[in-house]
Order: sequence, then C-alpha cells, then structure tokens
Amino acid sequence: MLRFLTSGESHGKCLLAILEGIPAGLTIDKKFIDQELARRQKGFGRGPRMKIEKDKVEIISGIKDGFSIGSPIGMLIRNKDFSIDNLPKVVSPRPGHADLAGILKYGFKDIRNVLERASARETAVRVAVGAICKLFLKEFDIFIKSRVLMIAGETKKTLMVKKIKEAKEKKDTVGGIFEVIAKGVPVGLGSYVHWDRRLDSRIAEAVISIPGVKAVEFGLGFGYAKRFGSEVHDAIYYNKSKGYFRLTNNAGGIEGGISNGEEIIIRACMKPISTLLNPLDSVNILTKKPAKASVERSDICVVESAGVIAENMVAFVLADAFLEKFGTDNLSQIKENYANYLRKIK
Ligand code: EPS
Repeated sequence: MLRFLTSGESHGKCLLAILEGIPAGLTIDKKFIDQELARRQKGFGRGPRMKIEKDKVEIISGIKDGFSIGSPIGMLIRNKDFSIDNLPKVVSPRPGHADLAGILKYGFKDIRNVLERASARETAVRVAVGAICKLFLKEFDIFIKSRVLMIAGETKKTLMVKKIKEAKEKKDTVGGIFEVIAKGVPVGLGSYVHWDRRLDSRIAEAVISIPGVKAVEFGLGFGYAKRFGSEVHDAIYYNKSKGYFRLTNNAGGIEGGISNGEEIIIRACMKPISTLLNPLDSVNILTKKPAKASVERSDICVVESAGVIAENMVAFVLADAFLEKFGTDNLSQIKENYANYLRKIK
C-alpha cells in the first residue's frame, strides 16, 4: 500500500525521497518533520558533521494547502557539506563497513564510491518519510517512541555517557541497544497467512536495514530461550469495558505475525561505528600491501539516533499495514472503516 524510494550520497547535493500511497486529506505539519530530523541529529557521541548539517525538509510535491492530495509526496533535504567531487580517494577498506565487499561487488577502485551511499546520512530522508507516517498514525492515536537501553555493556545513563567519553578519549567507538515501543496499535495488523505479510518480519527488516544494526528482537526475544512455555506466554482475559486483554506482554505485541492489541516492543543492537580513529589492519586495494584502514571524520556513538530512525522505520511499516487493513483513498473514509472495526471486535 505504501512504498518509498530514496536517493542521495552523504556529501552529494541533497537527499531525496518519494513516498507513495499516503491517502488524501492528511494534514502535513512540516514543523513536526523538521523536529524529527533534529531528534535524529542529536545524541551524545555524534561527530563534527552534525555541527555542519541543520536538516530541514523541503516538500516538493504531493501536498496542497497543507494537506496530502493522494499523489506521491516528494521530499528533499539539502546537504550543507556537499563536497563529494573534491573529496580524496579512499583505498584502505574499513573493517565492519561496506567498503571492501562494495568495491569488489561494483568493480570500483575508489572506496568513496561505496561509502558515500553506504553512509547513514541517507537515514535523514528516511526519517522524513517516517515522520509523515507518524502523522498518519497519530490520526488513529498510534504513537511510537524509543529509548537507549545499553551502551557498551552499561545500562545506567551516567555510565553510558562515561563509556562514550572513554571511547572518545581512546579514539574508539561504542554501540549499544535501543528499544522502540508502539502504543495504540489495534489488533489485526499483518497476517499469519504468508511469510512476507507477517508484521514482525516486516518490522525486523525495516529495523535491521538501518546501517550498523546487527540484531532485532520482539518482547522477551532471546529471553524465550531460557524459560518454560507456561512461564512466557501471555494468558488471555476478557471484561466488558476492556474487551480482551493480557496481564503480561512477553510477545511484544505480535502473535502469529499479527498485532494483538498490546504495545509493540522492539529492541535492536547496534554495533560500534566501524570508522576508527585508531584504525585496524587492512589492505591497500591498489597495491594489495598491508595498510591501516582509512580514517574518515565520523561519530563515536549513534545508538540514540538509530532509535529515532527505527521509530520512523517502524512508523512506515505500521502505516503500511494499517492501510492494508483499513485503507482507501481518503482519510475520513479510513477513519470510518477503523471505527466500525473497533466496534466489531469488542
Ligand atoms: C557516516 C559518517 C559521518 C557521519 C554520517 C555517517 O559523516 P561524515 O563523514 O560526513 O562526517 O556523520 O552521518 C551523517 C552524516 C548523518 O546525517 O547521520 C558514515 O560513514 O556512515
């Protein structure tokens, strides 16, 4: 129902996205999109590039008089640092980055051709897409938030900050775990009938597509491996005012690939940034001689930003699944469909 494409290199002129499938009649609050872009840029451990960029969206199509008109929504974010044509060649691949596999796959002699697009800079425009999806979901009281749970093994905020400072001093980087929670998601998004319609598989794909994310879990996740079935499955209750409800949510809001009406809880692990100021061993791709990996300006830790990006990727998946279930061409009709459904399932 919903789809989008992005284009743009990290130090090219701009990032672009086209989002297709948003129904007519949605109020598009540009200020909200810009706030989401600003949230993505923040976070303790971000590098010098974030002092240069002040991401703002330019909406170039699909909106008239402040409303979506059902046509594809085109968006643009300009890069302030658009030095792509003057940047030096890169010849020593960074372990952990797309560099080596990328040049071998595409037949390049300059790693810059890979890193410019592999860069997480592209996620800025994904957040703009997700922000529009959040505006759509908000119409149905569905909200998505994120928080950082762990940095380099630490779970207390002050210790997390300490680890990032320590990494900076040591010219190193750190990763961690973030959590995304979606509230207000109704029963019935996604489906068990086919593998690619399962809501959890679609969310997992969206989250793991964020550069640096190496693992995704729902609810109890890997914790399921430690307990008996009777201890982990969420018993079902019913009363007239609430309808069906649970006292626990180990499933993380999804059973059999379908949302079950509880909060959707997703956690993801992000590896430490792979550009290291104290570079690891590598090989010069031109001479094939040992060399240290190339050193690029980079960040120390981007776990908080990754959480914001994940919120917006989850918003895209949920808006897509919501439109599959209740979608038509305009928002007011979708609201009627939704209200009827909520009445019926009680
Ligand atoms: C990135 C390298 C850095 C990051 C960048 C991702 O960029 P630069 O090389 O220009 O300093 O700041 O992230 C962003 C630009 C962003 O908007 O998040 C990389 O190699 O992935």
